[in-house]
Amino acid sequence: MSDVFPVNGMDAVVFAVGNARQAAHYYSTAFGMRLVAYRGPENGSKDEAAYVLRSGSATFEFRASIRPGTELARHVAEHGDGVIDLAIDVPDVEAEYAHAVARGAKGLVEPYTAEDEHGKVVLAAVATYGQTRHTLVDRSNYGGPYLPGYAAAEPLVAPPDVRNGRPFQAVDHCVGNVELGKMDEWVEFYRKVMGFTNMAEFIGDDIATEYSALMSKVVADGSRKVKFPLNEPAVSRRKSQIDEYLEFYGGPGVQHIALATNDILATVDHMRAAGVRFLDTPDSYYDDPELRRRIGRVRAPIEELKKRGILVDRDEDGYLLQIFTQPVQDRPTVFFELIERHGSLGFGKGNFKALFEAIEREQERRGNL
Ligand code: TYF
Ligand code: FE
Repeated sequence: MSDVFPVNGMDAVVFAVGNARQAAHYYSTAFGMRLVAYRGPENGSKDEAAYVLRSGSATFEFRASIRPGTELARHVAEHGDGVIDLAIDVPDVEAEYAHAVARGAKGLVEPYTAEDEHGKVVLAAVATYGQTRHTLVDRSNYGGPYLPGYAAAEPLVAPPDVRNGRPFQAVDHCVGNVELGKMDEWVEFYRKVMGFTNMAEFIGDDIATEYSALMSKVVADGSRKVKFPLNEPAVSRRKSQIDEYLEFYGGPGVQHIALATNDILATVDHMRAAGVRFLDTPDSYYDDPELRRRIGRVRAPIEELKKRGILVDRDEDGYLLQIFTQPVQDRPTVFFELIERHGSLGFGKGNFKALFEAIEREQERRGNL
């Protein structure tokens, strides 16, 4: 299957926002990203302003309508700030789009070539859950800052004081929330359309009923460069965190983006100092002798992790460090994860209980539990 739908990795995560200029500022200062490209009325974009920011290979684009009545304005009015596109870098847009549509994907944009003095980019788009899409991008013949129509832009602020001035290196995974009973349909969608397979890690109804109030499966391409966990609410005593998302987002959509960092301590320190709020982890998590035994030795003293609320998980392949932000907009919808992997290919299964309890404490504070 990987032969018919090869992927090179994530291309960009595209956000629809109410005010892209301010979003660009937040992701520059708080997330330490670098502004690289811009499109707006000054260079021929009559209806929209868009800012493209980078950290390592992670590219985020923030798009805002500058007029009433556009599709983008309606999207933001309905859903609030959120992710509209998980763009995937692929080697053969035309063939892969044709394959996806033949296998049942809804085509949104037929393959086309965009061109300027920097070269050519081939693009097409298919629909996924909710109002979200996957643009397929082949930029192998392009040397410009982002896409034709975008002008190079200078960073808004000085680089953060972290290794290489780069607080994270890549998008690790992108998680979608879908409606009750739909998770397996979307797993099947990614299998059929893109040839993605189920990774071992999942949250079944055994864990779901005990504490998580959600079920989750992970699909990934054969090379595991693109990983998409999918959550659905589980029927439980209390309102699932996934139901809260679906209610406030107004349907299925992207729940969290995990960012791979090689120095999670420095990244968290930078982001916290800049005002980003993280979920808190109770001291009891670190003082649990069972956990201490299970995680063994990691690259930083447990005290340093405890100070910052960073979680640890270990499996047969190695370990990972991870932490989750609070939602980054007024609605309890999109949030981020920072993840530092040391061999582990998992998603922090051992932390699900502590994590979901922390999420539920926040849900309760919002009056949505
Ligand atoms: O991506 C994951 O699977 C982990 C765990 O609502 C997770 O980050 C799963 C569901 C959720 C929050 C985190
Ligand atoms: Fe995650």
